[in-house]
Amino acid sequence: MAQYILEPFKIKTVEAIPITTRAERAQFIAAAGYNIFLLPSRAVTIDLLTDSGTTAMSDQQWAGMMAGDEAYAGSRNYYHLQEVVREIFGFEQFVPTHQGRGAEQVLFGILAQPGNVIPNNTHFDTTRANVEARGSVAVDLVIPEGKDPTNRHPFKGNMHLAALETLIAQTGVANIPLGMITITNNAVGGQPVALENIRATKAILARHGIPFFIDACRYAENCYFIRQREPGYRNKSIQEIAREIFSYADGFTMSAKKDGLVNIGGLLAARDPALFEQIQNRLILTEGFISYGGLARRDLEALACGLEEATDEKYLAYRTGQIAYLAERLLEAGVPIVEPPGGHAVFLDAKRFLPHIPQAHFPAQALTGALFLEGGIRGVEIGSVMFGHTDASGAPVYADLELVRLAIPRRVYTQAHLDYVAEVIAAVYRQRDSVRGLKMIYAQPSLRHFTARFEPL
Ligand code: P71
Repeated sequence: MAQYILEPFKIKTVEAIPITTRAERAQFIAAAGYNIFLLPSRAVTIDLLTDSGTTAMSDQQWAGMMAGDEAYAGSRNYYHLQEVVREIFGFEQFVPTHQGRGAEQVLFGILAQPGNVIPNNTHFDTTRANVEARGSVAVDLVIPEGKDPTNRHPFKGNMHLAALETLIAQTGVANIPLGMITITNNAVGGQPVALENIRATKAILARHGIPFFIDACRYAENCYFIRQREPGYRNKSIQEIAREIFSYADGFTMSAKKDGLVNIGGLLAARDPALFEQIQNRLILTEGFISYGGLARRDLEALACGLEEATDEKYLAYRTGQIAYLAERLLEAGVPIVEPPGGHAVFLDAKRFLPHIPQAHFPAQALTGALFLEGGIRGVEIGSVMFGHTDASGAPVYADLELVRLAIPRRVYTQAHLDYVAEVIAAVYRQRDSVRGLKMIYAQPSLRHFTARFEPL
């Protein structure tokens, strides 16, 4: 049984959460076409749709918001953020962006050309979309263990180094403008990447003269896993580990809505002065001036504080401990999940949870509906609704895995809330035979998961 780690904060402001009846929830989910993206948040009791931008800010961050210096250029909040970025990441040159995909759009807008190939351990979907929007090809090279929901490898997010070498040999250096690593690897379950693997990836790319960028959204959670699991790092601080990771990077993108502990914001950094000049020019065109990048200056202050708070070891012990605790409660109840749990979410394995529902009837989507109906919990389908499609002959193609992601917002829910989540899921698991599959009755050609509608079978 995981030892529960005390929440390292107390509550100063509260926000009421909706407590609904089963009859109300049945109406809400039917009206949403059995798609949780179409539910109003006033219908949701525990919202585990995403950990992105859903953080509770600290009193220090809110105080910082009041100290916003809303100057267009050279705001003091920008200089504070600059100090913190230098201290944590060791980067002198950076710009703020409105969120992660703003940084991606600026970076790939400069570096990615039609026909280029960009390797990553696993591209997150907005990263892939921004690469593909430039006519480049996004290639995922995670180690095979990363794709196996029962393999307990400690660093399931790692880059497959031999596959990277092969890709470079086959594609040619001239067609690879940069290589990336996403920490933690969100698309395979928030799984960490080892420092040894980051170092080796850098060495391979450097040998070929290819710039190395990090997608840094959940870098602090990744640092904590390195400290816990990688030989030689037990006595290093989170900041020391972060400095080593980023010492290998030629640049990074970051959605600050995760380990920046803010509700909106992003970062883009690069060491090469010529590239950084292009970044600044493009930022001004699409995001905003270099000292605010599409954010209010008070947002920069909240981010400067949030970045510092996220490197606090007690916070990270609680954060990763909360995910491990929920995973353990579910395993005790016999519920099939992806193991080991990652840094920001627990993933239910719907193929094993609902073996009587074939992929054609969207078991993971059906499970999101069942969790909502039973207890007002909103998780998100990561399966054939999100990744499935029809091939050239019109035949359906299904995703490898049918998962439901329960992403835990930072500092928002307590142990009692997680106990409630575990109880609701265990109750659904006991009655799993009564959960029915779904028929898709409306879908858009791309990104269909946001707007698709279903009917129960
Ligand atoms: C997540 C998100 C947010 C999200 C995005 C799209 C649909 C639903 C939810 C965003 C990431 C991410 C990584 C590794 C870049 C972004 C984009 N994740 N890289 O997991 O996880 O950042 O949202 O700030 O633009 O729920 P952005």
